[in-house]
This record gives sequence, structure tokens and C-alpha cells, in this order.
Amino acid sequence: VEASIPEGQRAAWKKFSATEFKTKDEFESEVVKHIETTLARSLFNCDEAAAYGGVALAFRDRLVIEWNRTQQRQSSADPKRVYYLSLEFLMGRALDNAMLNVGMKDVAKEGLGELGFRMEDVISQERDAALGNGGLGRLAACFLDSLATLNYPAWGYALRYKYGIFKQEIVDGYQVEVPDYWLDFNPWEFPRHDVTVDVQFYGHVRKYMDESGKQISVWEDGELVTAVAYDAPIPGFGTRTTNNLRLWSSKASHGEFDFTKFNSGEYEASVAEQQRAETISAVLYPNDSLERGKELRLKQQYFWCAASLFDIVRRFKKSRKAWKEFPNQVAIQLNDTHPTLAIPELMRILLDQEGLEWDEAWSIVQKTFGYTNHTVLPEALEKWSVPLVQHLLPRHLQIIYDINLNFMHYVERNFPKDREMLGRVSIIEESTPKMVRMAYLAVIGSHKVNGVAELHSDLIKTTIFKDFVKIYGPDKFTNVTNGITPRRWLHQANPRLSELIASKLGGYDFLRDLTLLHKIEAYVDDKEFRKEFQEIKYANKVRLAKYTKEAHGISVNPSSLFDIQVKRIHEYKRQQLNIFGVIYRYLELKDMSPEERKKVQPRVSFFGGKAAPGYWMAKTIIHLINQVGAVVNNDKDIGDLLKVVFLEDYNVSKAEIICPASDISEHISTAGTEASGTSNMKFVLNGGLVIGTCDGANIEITREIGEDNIFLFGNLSEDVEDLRHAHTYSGDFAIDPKLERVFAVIRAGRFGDAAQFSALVNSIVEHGDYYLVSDDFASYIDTQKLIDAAYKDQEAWLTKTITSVSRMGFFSSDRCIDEYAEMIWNVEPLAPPKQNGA
Ligand code: GPK
Repeated sequence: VEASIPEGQRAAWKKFSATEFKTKDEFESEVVKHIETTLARSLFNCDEAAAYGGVALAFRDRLVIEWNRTQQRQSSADPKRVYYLSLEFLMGRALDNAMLNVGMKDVAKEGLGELGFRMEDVISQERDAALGNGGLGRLAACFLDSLATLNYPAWGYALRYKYGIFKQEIVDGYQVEVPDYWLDFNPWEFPRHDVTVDVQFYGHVRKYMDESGKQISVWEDGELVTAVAYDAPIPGFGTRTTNNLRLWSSKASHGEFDFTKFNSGEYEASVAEQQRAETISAVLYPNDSLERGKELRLKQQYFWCAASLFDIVRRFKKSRKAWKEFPNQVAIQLNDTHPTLAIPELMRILLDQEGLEWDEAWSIVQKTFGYTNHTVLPEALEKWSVPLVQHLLPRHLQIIYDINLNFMHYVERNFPKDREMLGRVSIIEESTPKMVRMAYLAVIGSHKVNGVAELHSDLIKTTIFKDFVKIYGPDKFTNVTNGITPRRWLHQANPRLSELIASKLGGYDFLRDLTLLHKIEAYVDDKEFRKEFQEIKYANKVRLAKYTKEAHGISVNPSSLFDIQVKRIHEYKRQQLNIFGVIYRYLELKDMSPEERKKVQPRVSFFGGKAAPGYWMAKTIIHLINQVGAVVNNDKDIGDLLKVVFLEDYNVSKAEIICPASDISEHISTAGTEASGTSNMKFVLNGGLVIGTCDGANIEITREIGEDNIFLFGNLSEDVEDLRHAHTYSGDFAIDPKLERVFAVIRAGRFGDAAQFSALVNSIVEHGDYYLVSDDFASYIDTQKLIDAAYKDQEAWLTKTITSVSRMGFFSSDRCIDEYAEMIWNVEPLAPPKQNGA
């Protein structure tokens, strides 16, 4: 339906079109208007939460104006668009980002002061949009920032979870999960009650021949659930491009209630149906790198894929182009295998609804999709049981079988001698029950598959996708090393460092082209620059120390070496190696005379991160860290020489305080297990050094910043398999003696009831030490000693940190996005027209 205003009335319309505030006074007027009207508060009734509301709404108006213009521009130019399908977008807070991207934060700060509020207090009122678990979700958020900043016509698609990742509380040293209902006040979302899609589940497939003898499949019956779009504006930095993140919310189809049931007295049944529908988008699954095969999760995945695909196809059809043009108009990136059902769903649309022949449809599908793999861990690779898929999505299962059949024929023709190959690469695993291997389906249905760091991209080609490299050739597989947005992770998190850099580079261009950072290497010997750089680091440590005191009651000395490991708690990330190292350090300190202790470099070991609620070993590691902290922090012999802090409820907004405050951060996964890591980049960009294994992006960070500027340790990925094998099969596997000493004190109950930690200790001592904690322990301890020694030479340390920052240009997510655009999506930016003063 045409809904545009007729020509005759457009003049009046344009005269009254919304305008943007440009001055401090206009900003204040907008804030007061929103507080007094939109929020119905007053001069006598305005707390910080209301002030936040007013400021957020004032900035939201600005975003909306550019958002509308961007969408109109994209509609009329109708360029090829990118659709980033991700079940997670770990956005964090939006206000600070909006102010900095729009470039009006200083104006707003002054205006707020006049109205009686401090900017920091107002910003901290906002709840994080925590629609993600960890690295994968945060990567998607950084990508949205870069896509908008680089003017790519791009949409994010996800689910509007009512509950994001749980809030972590630590009670008596244990993690307790509290639901995160984050939508009480969310000014950043716009419900689009007119943009809905009915999504079908269950039912059965009826097949018949039409008059021309063609096989027709009709998916019938079952139940419908309605997807409602909620849109959020994504502003670019230093550009007026404002893209869209579309989140789907589920509700019962056919209005609020089933009135037949309602009228016939089945009120409860009709409400129950409503609730069942709403359950689909109710909660984010809190597992990181683990697949649990729950039916509701599969329902979420299909609900989201079906709604998004319907939306994408609807937009394509407006252009009235031929179907073969679809891949020239649409690039869909699958963020991990979670959206793989989009592949059979697009096939279903093309075959059953649009009447295309199989080969044409399949060619369109393969050209449209790209797939990003984020892990080689076997427990994370998604598989869905065939009976479950059959029950929930009967037509999709048929299509998956047909895709597989064609693929099996292709493999058979090309590898007639390798009969085993068929079983290995089949999408269907011949287990009981049979399983659909989603990663294989994603590889087969995409034109490019990428890993997220060089080592990882090499590993997927030699392990999980080895046969597919033989089948398709190596060109289908590529690498795009991860990156981070320097807007949030430098400019927003560390404004003083950003300002210092800008003062030397003559402006903030480096935030749009991070490679310009190399120019600050020229200041590495500049006295003033060094002094300021060091003061900024110290101030950031003071900020974290203050937070630690307020939140946890623990006093830490900001002159200590701040050693930080924050990320999801997982055995492969090896927080246990870190805490065992801390215990060893403690024992050494206890052995020393008071004289010897005076020479020791004081250190604070910070930990933070959530454990999946059902991951007992990870929860045990959190408990051990807290128990060690309780002992060490209260030991009079130790004082400031060692403190152990577990930072509760690690999330994006806390990371913005934590990342700028490290001297050393830990990225110590067993070699070959961490696909990339991205917090390593955040810490180095903010002037901290890294202790790390030769894993993930650590390797490329080393290449960029130089091996003198990073502390690498531990076994290499090519040796991991042999070591594991030796643990199990050679008789002489012995625990490292230093680690054995740590285990002895744990067993002796020094950190509370030893039984609580026996599974953790036994995973190493008795069950094969899969993550090589013992193998790497001595090397880890030695390297920590090197770090203590290096830190004593503050001047040399400072040189390392400045040099490292200047060499981090490669790790901008802008570079990633340009690589995806060129190698995988084949899309071009659509820049906004130049405007006076913009
Ligand atoms: C990988 F497989 C997964 C997953 O389920 N969740 C997740 O956050 C991470 N990841 C990797 O573990 C990181 O190494 C990587 O940097 C990040 O994805 C982004 O690619």
C-alpha cells in the first residue's frame, strides 16, 4: 500500500519536518521537553534515571532522523545489502556510543551540568543490552559499528530476548544466576507492530503432481507463531549513516487470545497458548561454546531464520528483479551455525513458494550465503536429532535430505575410490538417533567459509573441514582475522588516551583509520608524551581500584602490577592455570623472609567472567578463585604484595573500565583451542601487555607488535595432540612438581573443604589433563617471573606499551568488515551525500 504524502501536501510536511538540536541550549530544551512530557516528570521529581531518560530520548531523536534518511537512501538506490544473522549481539550501553558517534558529547556534558547532573552518573544509569554470551556476540556488535561507520548498507537480525545473559552474583564464593529483565525502560527500540511474519511449526508435508507433472510440496497444519519486529538504530562514527538492527519478538498468532477457546470457557488454555508462543523469544541460552540440543533452542533458531528470510525476500521483491539477481542484491552472513536453517528455508521459499527448479534455487542459495566458524571444540559443533527436526520442521528435513543426496552424488562421482568419505562428510550422521550436522550443511550451502584468526582458519582446514577442502578445493575456505571497534574500545573506554593520540596526530582520523596509529611510534621517546601516557594508565588503574573498593570492599594499591583475566570461564581458557599460578606465588611469598618480601613486585590478580549455569567445572574454578582471595587478601604477612579479586558480573560496560586498567592481561588458552580472542586486542590497544600462548589472534598480535613486546609461553598447537596421547598412553606422565605443591595445599584444605576441588584437581591428575595445565605450568610460572622483572624497569615497560599501541592498527573491526565486503559479500558502501558542516 502506497503511504507516501501526495505532492500537494509535501511543502507543509517539509516545513515542519523534524530537526536536530545543534547547540547546548537546543539540547537542554530537548532534554527538559522529554523529561516533562515523554517521561511525565518535573523539576521537583527528576532523579538520575529520569535525566538519563531525557538525554537518551534527545539523542534518540537525532539518531532517528538520520536513520530514516539512511533507510530512504538505501531504498531508492537499492544497492546490494548485507544481512548479518547472529543469535547474539552483545551491544552494551547505547547512550555514550550515540553521543560519541554523533559527536555531541561535549555539548551534552555542558548542558547537563547546567541542568544539575554529571555526565558519568547519567551514563551509568543505562542497563547493558546483554543479548550475548561472550566473544561471538561482542564481535557481532563491533561489526555493526564498523558496517555503519564505513557506510555499508547492512542489517543485523536477531531475537529480542526478554532476558539477556543472566546477572552473576557471588554468594559465599559461588556463582548464583539472577535473571536479567532488561526491557523496563529501553528508549533505543522501536516496536514495528505493522512488520510481522507468521512462522509455522510442526504439521506435515503433502506431495502431489500438478498438471504439468511437477512435484509440489505443501507444508500443512501445525501451528503459527507471529514474529513482531523491534528495530534499533545503529549510528556510524563520523558519518550520518545509521543502520538497522532488527530483533524479532514472538507472540501468539491471530491476536491476543484464541477467542473460540476464550468463549467456550477455556480461558486458561488460551492464555497458556499465548505464553507458549512468547516463550520462543523469552531467553538467551547462556552456553558459550557448548551445544545442548534443546527443542526450544531449535525453535528459536527457526523462528528467527524464517522471520528474517521472509523480511529479506519481501525487500528483494519490491525491486521486481529476476530471481537470478537475488545474490547480486543480497549477501547473508551466518554468524556460526546457529542460523544454518536459513539455508533450507531459502530453498523452501524458492522451491515451494516461488516455483523455481532445484538447480536454480540451489545456485542462488550457495551464492547468497557465507559462513563464519568460531570454534573447533567438538562440544560446540551443533547437531540436531533427525526425529526432532522431522517433528518440528518436516519440510526442511526433506530439503536437507535432498541437499545431502545431491552432495553425496557429487562426492561419489569425484572420489569414487574413497568410499569412507561419504560417511564422513554426510550431513546426516548415522548414529542413534541420526543427527543433522549443522556445520556441514553450512559449508555445503555457502560460497565462502571463514575462520576468525590465521591459526584457526588453518586448523579448520586440517581438522573439522579437512574433507571439504578436498571436495571443494582450498579457495572456498578463507580467513578474516577478528577485530574490535576503536570507537568503543579506545575513544569511549579510554577518552584521555584517545585525546592524547589525537593531540599528536592532529585530530581523530585514526578512529576511522586505525592504521594511522603507527604515527605515534615517533613519540615513543618524547618525554612529555611518555609522562602523559603513563599518567593515563595510572588514572585508569585508580578508576578500577576505586570500583573494586566500592563493589567488593577490597582495597588494592594502584601502583601494584595489575594482572587481569576477564572472559567466559572455560577449562580451555584455563583460568585454573592462572589461579594455580596465584597459589604458587602465594606459597613462595609465605616462604620468604620479610627482607626478601621487600624486593617482590606487588601484584593484583583480577578475574572476571560468567560460567554457564550447568558447567560445574567452570563454577568450581570460580569458587576456588574466591576461596583463594579470601585467604590471601586477609593474610597479614602478604599485605599489598598479592591481592586476588573476582570482579562480579563481568559485562561490556565493566569491560570498558577494566580493559584500560591492565598492566598485563592473560590469554592463556591451550594452544589450538581459542579461535581468536578479541579482549587481547582491547587490552593491548589500551596500553597493556599480554601473557599468552601461541593461540588464536595472539600470534598475529605478536607479528604486529613484535615478539619483544609480548610474553608468550607454553606448548605449541602442533604438539598438543601428541602430549594428550602421551598423558593417556605412556606410563610416565607426571604432574609438574610446582603444580604438585599447589595441589598438596589444596588437598590439605588450605582454601576450604578440599572435596569441593577434587574434581578440578583430578581432571588433571587422573583424567588425562586434556587442557595441558601441567605441561604448561613451569613455563607459565617462569614467564610470570620475567614479567615481574620487566615491570621493575618502568621506562622499558612504558616503551613496550607505547610501541604496542602504535602497532595495533590492523585489529580494527573496520579492516575486518572491508575484508568481508571484498572477499565474501561483494558489496560497496553507500555514502551519505555531503552536507554543509557534516
Ligand atoms: C566461539 F564457538 C564459539 C562460541 O560459541 N562463542 C564464542 O564466543 C568465540 N566464541 C571464540 O571462542 C573466540 O575465540 C572468538 O574471538 C570469538 O568467538 C569471536 O570470533
